[in-house]
Amino acid sequence: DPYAKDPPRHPVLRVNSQKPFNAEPPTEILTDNFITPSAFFFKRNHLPVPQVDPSTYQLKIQGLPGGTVSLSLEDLKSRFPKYIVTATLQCAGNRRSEMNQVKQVKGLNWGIAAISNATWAGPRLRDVLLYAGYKSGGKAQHVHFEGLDKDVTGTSYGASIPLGKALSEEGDVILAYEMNGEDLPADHGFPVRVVVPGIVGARNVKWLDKIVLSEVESSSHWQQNDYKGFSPGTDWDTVDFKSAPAIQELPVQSAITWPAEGAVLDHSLGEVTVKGYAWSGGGREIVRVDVSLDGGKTWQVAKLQGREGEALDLSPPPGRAWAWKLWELSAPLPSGTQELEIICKAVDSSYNVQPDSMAPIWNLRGVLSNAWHRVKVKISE
Ligand code: MTE
Ligand code: MO
Repeated sequence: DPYAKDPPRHPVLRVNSQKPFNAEPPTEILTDNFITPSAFFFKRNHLPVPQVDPSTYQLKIQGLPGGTVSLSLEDLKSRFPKYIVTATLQCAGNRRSEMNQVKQVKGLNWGIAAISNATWAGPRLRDVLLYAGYKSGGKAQHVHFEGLDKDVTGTSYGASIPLGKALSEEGDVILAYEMNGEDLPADHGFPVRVVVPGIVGARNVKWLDKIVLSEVESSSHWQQNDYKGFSPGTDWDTVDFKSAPAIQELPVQSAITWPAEGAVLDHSLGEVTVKGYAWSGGGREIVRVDVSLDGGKTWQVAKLQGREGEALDLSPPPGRAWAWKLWELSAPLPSGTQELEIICKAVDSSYNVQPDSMAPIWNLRGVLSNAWHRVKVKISE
């Protein structure tokens, strides 16, 4: 069993698949903390978790004029300034189950919690590339990442990002050896993963083995034949994966974490508090979340929260909003009704909005699922 050495996991996680291990935290606890505790952070593995000895670990950097450069974990920790970045990771398949309700898609049936937020620490990829001999003016346009996790044929997980994102001082791409102030947990890429803020989870390669600069994108299955969006009219007989770009920045997203679908609210309380998260890709900041208690007829603006105790005017520099915002709305319970349809929708700093329903954005892989989130609850007498 190639999965026999997988690490232990928290029993509260909702498991989507045991081997490989894929799980999300229960919705009700997802937004209890601005920083998701590592044990509750969603886990998305395509392959068995590799066993890596930190004392012999070597990160290889290839495709530079001077040839391959290898760095030990100690090199990464001692030779470069350590940056701390708070960034939300979201799987491209987050909220796939709602797309599944429109029409069957292929993929893990994620709920709304294939998204989490952590602090990550390590050297900037930019600094490591410059140290390894990167010079501008070359032909490279992409940076490939290869993991140490391998399938039965020996093929490892891989992905790539545009070189410009990796080199940008404002891109905040780091080679993280810490998550939430501790060594990276085994499930999240120990000893080193790349964190590419604002970019789809799939490019944040764990158990990083190799970095390669290249004129072309990664040839990995997960870059070429997966993690792409298509028209609702495209099916498995007609799909041409070459016709669509690989997902990088994700669209604006939000969801309701409280109350849960089917919850019964006590009428005598007179009030309901709705909670959730909102996030957008590419460093676009969430500027507003609208909440409706009546299926979209009327709307109220939710209160946005940054990091605990942090005033929102201390928000990140423009274009570098890597972390989600939690939000909350308390409102009187509407009278004369026994059922509420609660809806949320977010707006980002480019005024991008979420579509109102899933059918027009349905796609065969069930990715980019970001329609208004709707939760139906009952009100007790
Ligand atoms: N990196 C490796 N090496 N192997 C993987 O299976 N899965 C990717 C990405 N990096 C993956 C990987 C996907 S699809 C996602 S969504 C994120 O890791 C999930 O990161 P997490 O498990 O830390 O939440
Ligand atoms: Mo993912």
